Amino acid sequence: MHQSITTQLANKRIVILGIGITGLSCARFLHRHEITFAVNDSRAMPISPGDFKHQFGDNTLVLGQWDQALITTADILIVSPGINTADSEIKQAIAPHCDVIGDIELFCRLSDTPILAVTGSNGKSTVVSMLNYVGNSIGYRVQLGGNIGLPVLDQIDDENVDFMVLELSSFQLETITSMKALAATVLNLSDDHLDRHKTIENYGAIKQRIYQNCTYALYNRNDKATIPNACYGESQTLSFGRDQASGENFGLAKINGVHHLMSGENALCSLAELPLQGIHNAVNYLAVLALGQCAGWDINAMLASLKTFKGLAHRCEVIETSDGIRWINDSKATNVGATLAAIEGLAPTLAKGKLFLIAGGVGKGADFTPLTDALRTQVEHLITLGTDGKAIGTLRLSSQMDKTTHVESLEAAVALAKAEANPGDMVLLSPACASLDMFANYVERGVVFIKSVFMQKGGK
Ligand code: UMA
Ligand code: ADP
Repeated sequence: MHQSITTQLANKRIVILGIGITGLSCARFLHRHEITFAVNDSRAMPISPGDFKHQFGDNTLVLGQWDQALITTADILIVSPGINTADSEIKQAIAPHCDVIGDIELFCRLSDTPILAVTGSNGKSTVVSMLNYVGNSIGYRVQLGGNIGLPVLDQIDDENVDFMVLELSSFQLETITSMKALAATVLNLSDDHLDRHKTIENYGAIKQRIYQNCTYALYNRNDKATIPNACYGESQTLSFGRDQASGENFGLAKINGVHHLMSGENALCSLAELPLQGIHNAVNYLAVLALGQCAGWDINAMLASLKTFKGLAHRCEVIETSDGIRWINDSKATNVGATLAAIEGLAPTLAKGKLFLIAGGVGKGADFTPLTDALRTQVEHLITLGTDGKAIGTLRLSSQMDKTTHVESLEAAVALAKAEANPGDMVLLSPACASLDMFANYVERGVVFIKSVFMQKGGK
């Protein structure tokens, strides 16, 4: 650690907001280092007071409301990503001298392990998981942390780490000022979390913060919003994209009619040799190679390792059935960009079959209209559900587009698709929405989908 924890944190009044995954990791970290803190969570019972006392002794816990008097005393406020400090109750209480940070910022202040940092509206978990897999399999000690569900402060005390791979959400980037990543990338940008960030411009500016003081800034040259802003001009840049690459950059090219990953003019490997399908995953592979190259990892060793990486569950995941229908669980498609990538990536793989799309849930303020063309030209039957399902359905309003049905449950959506689909057709759950109106999270939604598919006659 480049600065001792006690120098930075001793004698400060520290308040943690939120006692979910992040808040608990902050509390564990501080308690481990015998630093006093208080926790405030506005929900009634995110943790039982008895359990908190058992884990954290006499440190203060306030539940059920924002405690403005407590927040006002804070020299350091460690805010969980899901909590918006722009909310007036919190904002009013923060003292002018207070240092408002998140767990990632604290990690960056205390650790000097080289960081490979990834953000973007889609593909973060896939890219960081591949990077972590590849790095470890070629002999480096790599740790994975951040938005993927592995809080960084749980890992900070492990000194035997060569590289830290961080998945960063816009919520986490909002409170980062000290990060100096070895390599950082914004994979792409499309509407998401606009209920909190209000405009796509604001959301994009927050994503750009990943580039501050990085050594290598890697961007997606097909998505202008990912190009580092002029204010991050000190970094060396490298790009990746779905088109032909020039110079040292990464891209795709057809050689004898077959798509290949390319480094400049050099063919690296054909897409057919890699397990994850769809052009969006080809771009994800390129991002991994670019990040790894910046870390000094050998390209050929990375390619060999990528060939054995299996995709993550709930991301365009094929459900093996015996009914001849291709059932695809893309429950993690919680925004428009992901659903568009799924339709555009998978529809061309249908020979004569038809595409049934199940979509809807909580739209988080997004504009669904970028889906219009794909819904009208690629989807045979659109089955909608959830709070914003009908808003997606209206994009199909036209005399030819009568096959749009709103249903009340995911089970009903699967039953309808099963009744209409024939062998060779594809049924894709790719909701373009969060799941929280009907499920605990996207995992539960995906599991319910898979179970419903198997409940239908003909499943394995
Ligand atoms: N809370 C309040 N008041 C509120 C809102 C929340 O008191 O108004 C409290 C809750 O009662 C709870 C705690 O805050 O006790 C939850 O904090 P949190 O929402 O920040 O969630 P964590 O459990 O700490 O998980 C967070 C990320 N969650 C969010 O950003 C919403 C997790 O990403 C992340 O894996 C974890 O930190 C570790 O870094 C989840 C996510 O949905 C998976 N991320 C979004 C996404 O990927 O799109 C950004
Ligand atoms: P994130 O962590 O950013 O949410 P995931 O890797 O979990 O990303 O994938 C989320 C959704 O986005 C899935 O539906 C997946 O198929 C899709 N996806 C993955 N990579 C990309 C990409 N590069 N562009 C668009 N969509 C993508």
